[in-house]
Amino acid sequence: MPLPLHRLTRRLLLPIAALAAVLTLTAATTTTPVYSGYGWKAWTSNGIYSLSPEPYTVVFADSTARSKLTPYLTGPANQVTTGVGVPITVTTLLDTTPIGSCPTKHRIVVHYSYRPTGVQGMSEARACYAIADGSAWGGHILMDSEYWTTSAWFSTDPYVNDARRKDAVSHELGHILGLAHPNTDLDKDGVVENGECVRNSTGLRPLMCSPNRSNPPVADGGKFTSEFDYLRQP
Ligand SMILES: [Ca+2]
Ligand SMILES: [Zn+2]
Repeated sequence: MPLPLHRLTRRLLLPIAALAAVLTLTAATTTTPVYSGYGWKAWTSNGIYSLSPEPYTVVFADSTARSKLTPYLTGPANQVTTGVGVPITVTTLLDTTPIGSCPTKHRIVVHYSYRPTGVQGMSEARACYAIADGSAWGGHILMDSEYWTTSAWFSTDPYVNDARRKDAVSHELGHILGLAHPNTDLDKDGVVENGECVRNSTGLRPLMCSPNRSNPPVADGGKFTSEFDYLRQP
């Protein structure tokens, strides 16, 4: 069977219209704020300048999302909790906030849905931000169910296939936590290309590299690259 094409990215979505006006006011209050660096970039184009130091909770849109996706979220949630010091707790709660609305503060609602953007293989992060300080508010993660329902979606090797699913889920979580794609024009040809991202000393690209970071070792599947993928607190 031929492998299906896949494309994995977040689609830029306009935040709730009422939230759009104030975002430029927030950045100037701290001393020399830095919103991007080697291999990382805050999602300032979507109004997010920092991670809040307060805890976040992961909840689910329905019981299918909960059973399918909980195993993919606990690892990266724990990694941010210990690596950044901001608690991210994966709960068993269900939350029916519509995808067009921001959930309760610091909630991340995870959905398991077929082609949420209408495009084959594309998942989506709908991130909200706090007007007061430009910190990540939470939002919705819409994982394309095709990664699970179509066999060998990413790879015929089941271990590689699952590692890529883990990367896909963590990537969207990274968006909700305020990270943008850090792709950069390394070869100076004037174009920022897919996969054009710096590497750390062991050759790993940022997990936030778009559309993905290619094929890291299976053991690194779903793990944020700590040099790159942690958004700083204010
Ligand atoms: Ca280039
Ligand atoms: Zn992305």
